[in-house]
Amino acid sequence: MRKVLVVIGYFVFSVFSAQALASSESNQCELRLEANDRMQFVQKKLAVDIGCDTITITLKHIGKLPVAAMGHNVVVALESDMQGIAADSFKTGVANRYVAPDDQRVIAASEVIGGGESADVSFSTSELDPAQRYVFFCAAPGHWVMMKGELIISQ
Ligand SMILES: [Cu+2]
Repeated sequence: MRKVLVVIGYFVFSVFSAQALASSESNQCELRLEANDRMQFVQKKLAVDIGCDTITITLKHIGKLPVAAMGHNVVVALESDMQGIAADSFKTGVANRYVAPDDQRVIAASEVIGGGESADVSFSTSELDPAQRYVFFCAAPGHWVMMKGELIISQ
């Protein structure tokens, strides 16, 4: 009898932990962003839940062109810092993700990917101030003009 209870207990625990996992995947701590061969992000807005400790953006390049022709990344920054970071991207190069490694204006920057690839980038919500306006953009030189969107903080 005791063994049966242990088995039932283990089963109940497994079901509950599976549910906990499922719910953590459906909230807004993990965001998906798609980029294409026409120099566009499919999503123009991303909503982040300030209740999350960490936000992870998964960038998926749904096009076919390689990095050299149509490489994209995603950078998170204050809206007011975007143009300055983008202007510096001509100097920093693809190996640096088009941002200077010590650039304090950059909250997060993913690696640069080509068609069919994906990259994750994470940052702490403690870096975000709900009173400010944030953006995500591609830092490949010139791309930010077409590839930018609003990072909305929801509470
Ligand atoms: Cu791009």
